[in-house]
Amino acid sequence: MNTQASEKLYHRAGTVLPGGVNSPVRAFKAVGGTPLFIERAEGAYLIDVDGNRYVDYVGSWGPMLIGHAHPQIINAVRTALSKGTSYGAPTEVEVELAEMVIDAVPSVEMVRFVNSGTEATMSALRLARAYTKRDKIVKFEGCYHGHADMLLVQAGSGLMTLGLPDSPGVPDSAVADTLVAQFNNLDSVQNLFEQNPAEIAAIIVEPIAGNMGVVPPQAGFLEGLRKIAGGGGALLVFDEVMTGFRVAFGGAQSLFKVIPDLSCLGKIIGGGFPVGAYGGRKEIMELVAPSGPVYQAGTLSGNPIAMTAGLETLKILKKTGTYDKLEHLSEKLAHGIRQAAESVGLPLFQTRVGSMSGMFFTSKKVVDLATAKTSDTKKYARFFTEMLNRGIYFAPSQFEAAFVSLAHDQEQIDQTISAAKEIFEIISS
Ligand code: KE4
Repeated sequence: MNTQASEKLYHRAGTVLPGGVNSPVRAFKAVGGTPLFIERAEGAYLIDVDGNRYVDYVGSWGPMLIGHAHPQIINAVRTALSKGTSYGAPTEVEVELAEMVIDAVPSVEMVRFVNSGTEATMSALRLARAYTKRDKIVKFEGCYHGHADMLLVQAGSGLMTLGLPDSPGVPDSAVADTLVAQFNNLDSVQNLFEQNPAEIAAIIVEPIAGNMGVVPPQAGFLEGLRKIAGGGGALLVFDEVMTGFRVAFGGAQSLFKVIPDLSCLGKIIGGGFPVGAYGGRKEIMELVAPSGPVYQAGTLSGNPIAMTAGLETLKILKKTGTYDKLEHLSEKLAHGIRQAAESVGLPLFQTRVGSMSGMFFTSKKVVDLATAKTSDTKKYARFFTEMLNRGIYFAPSQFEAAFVSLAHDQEQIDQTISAAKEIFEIISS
C-alpha cells in the first residue's frame, strides 16, 4: 500500500495537533504504522489520500450504521444547509428527532440534545445526583463514558489502548465519589451499595461493553443492576452512546428488556454529525433547566444540520428488515472468522451483539476487563496491519469494536473472511 500522502500529512499534523490527531485512538499507537488520512468515504468504503480503498469496519467508531455518504442524508443536509447552519434557537427538526427518539427508546419520555457522548453522560450523572440528592456514582472498570473528569477512572477505549489507567490533570477530588465495580459481577456492585448505604446516586453502565473490546452482559447481569439500583435508591443509567439504534432500533434496553431510569445516546443519532443526548422519565428530565434547576447548556445543541442528518438516519433505520439484514451479514462474518481461526487452531474468543462485534486472541472466556486483558495485543496489531494491507480497515485497537453497516454486502464479507484465513495462517505459525 502506498501511504506517502498520509505519511506526509501525519508529519505536518504532528506539528499542530497533539499526536497529529484530534482523538487518541486514531493515532494507531497500539498497532503501529501511520494513521491513514481519509479523503472521502462512500457506502462501506473509506478512500485515503493516496487513493487506497478500504472496507470500513470502524464506521467512525459507530455512527455510520447506514454507511457513508448515504444519498438520503446528503440530500437532506444539502437542503438544510441552504437555509443556514445554526440559529441558537429552537427548530422543528429538533422536535421531530426528539419525538422519534422518544418513540423508539423505552426509557425515554423526554430528551435533551447535546454535542457529544461525553456531554450526555456528564449531564445525565449531574441530573441523577440532583434527583437523588446523593453524590456517589458506580461505574465499571473497562467501560468508557467519554472524558468527563469523574468518569476517567479505570476507563476503557483510548485509555486502555494507550495503557493509561487514569489521566493526569484529574484531581482526586473529582473522582472521590466515583466507585468502580467489575462488569458482569453483581456481587462487586452489591458490595459497593452495602459499603455506601444511601450515598449512591447512580450506576452507569454500557449495557453491552464496547470499550474493552465488545463484552456482552451475561444472563441476569442487567436485570441484577436494575434490582440493585432500585433497591438502593439509585438511578440506573444506560450509556447507549454506542449501542443505541446499533443493536436494535430501541437500543440494548429494548433487546434485553431492562429499562434504565436515564439513557445516554450519541453517534448514530447524529448521522455523522456531532450529537449526543440524554433522556428518561419526565419526572426526572423536568429537573433540567430551564424547567428545573439542574443547569446544562450548549451553543450548538440541537444544531439543525446535525438534527437533519440524525432524523434521516433514524427514518432509514426504522424501515422493516433493517436489523435482520445487519444480523444476517454480521453472523456470516463472525462465522467465517471463527472457521478461519479454528482451521489453524488459533485461540480466538469472539463476541457479538448484532452488528457490533469483538475478537480477542485468547483461549479464555472474556467476560470483563481482567479477561479482556488476557488478549494478545501483539497478535491483534499484526491482524490489523495485515488486514489493512489487504484493503480492510478494522479498529486500530484491540479494545474497540468492529461494526458492520447496512452498506456492507456479501462480497465485502467474503473478502474479509478470505483475508482472515490468510492472516490467521500467518499469525498462528
Ligand atoms: P464522545 O464524547 O466521543 O462522542 O462519546 C463518548 C462515549 C461515551 N460512551 C460510550 C459507550 C462511547 O463508546 C463513547 C465514545 N466511544 C469512543 C470509541 N469507542 C469514541 C472514539 C474516540 O474516542 O475517538
